[in-house]
Amino acid sequence: MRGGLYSTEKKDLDKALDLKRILPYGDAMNDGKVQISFTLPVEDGEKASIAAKQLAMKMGLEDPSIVYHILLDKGFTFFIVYGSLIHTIDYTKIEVESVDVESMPMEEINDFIKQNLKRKVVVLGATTGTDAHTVGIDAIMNMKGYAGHFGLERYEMIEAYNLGSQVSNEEFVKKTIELKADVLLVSQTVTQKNIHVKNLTNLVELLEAEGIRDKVILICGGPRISNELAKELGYDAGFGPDTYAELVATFAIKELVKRNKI
Ligand code: B12
Repeated sequence: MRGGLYSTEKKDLDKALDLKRILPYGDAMNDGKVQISFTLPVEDGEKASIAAKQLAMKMGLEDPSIVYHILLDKGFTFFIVYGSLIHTIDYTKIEVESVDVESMPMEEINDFIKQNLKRKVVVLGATTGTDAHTVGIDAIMNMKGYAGHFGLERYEMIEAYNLGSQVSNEEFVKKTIELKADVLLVSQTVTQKNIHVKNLTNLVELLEAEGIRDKVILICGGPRISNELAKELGYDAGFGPDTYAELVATFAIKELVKRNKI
């Protein structure tokens, strides 16, 4: 297999020429060792293993070896493949698209709202669509909070409503109007078949149809949500793993001020 897709000599030359580039570490620096797993819709056997190796090579693995394979069900075989990745990344060229705001502590957020708004900020949150995961939205909103960070329900100057999970977009929009919400928080965990993209897009369309998209700060979050994706879908911001309530509240109130809402 060695040299088949991309010769070792060429890889070494690239490395020598460009020291800024990185690739995975296995047991020696820049050896590119990775382990991947996937299922093929075929019976287990020699032919299936060859197919798995060929696929791994097409993915950029040099010297792929099948370290494990098992028939999952009739006509479906699971593979774990080990090999050396030939692709590299220039680490110096990476720009982080995360939300550009410095988190304020809870007390400062309350003071900021008191001074600038002189009324409570209404925050409505939910996990929308068919998604049943509540832990993420609870981490941001629940009184007791998450990892030592109190949730928005604890904030004196925030009126927080957490509708839970499996809330339809229609119901969410109805509540937004009823409560005159300033900030909407949408959580999405399930991303199979891009269901989160369809669901998040649908919510924006419904808000636009009601003429209230510009009247709210629209924020989404979840383990596979990035600020970049959120913006692409028409949201004001998106937050991923390890987000705490303070950061979300800081972003929201600063955004409200920017828009002269407070
Ligand atoms: C607990 C759990 C469940 C519980 C949920 C209980 C509950 N009440 O929430 C139960 C058992 C019910 C469950 C069910 C399912 N689950 Co589940 N589940 C998990 C698990 C183990 C942990 C998720 C979690 O709670 N994380 C902890 C929280 C704190 O982290 P978080 O959500 O990332 O939240 C943080 C940030 O993302 C962010 N954030 C999150 N939301 C928001 C929102 C806003 C506005 C903001 C600002 C920030 C923010 O802030 C949070 C704090 O930092 C994960 C696997 C894993 N280890 O992650 C699978 C997982 C999420 N589940 C998965 C799946 C597939 C399902 C099911 C579809 C399985 C099935 N076939 O039935 C069903 C869901 C059915 C449905 N209709 O949705 C997959 C999702 C795959 C995918 N990407 O689509 C995972 C990844 C498991 C896996 N590896 O396959 N699940």
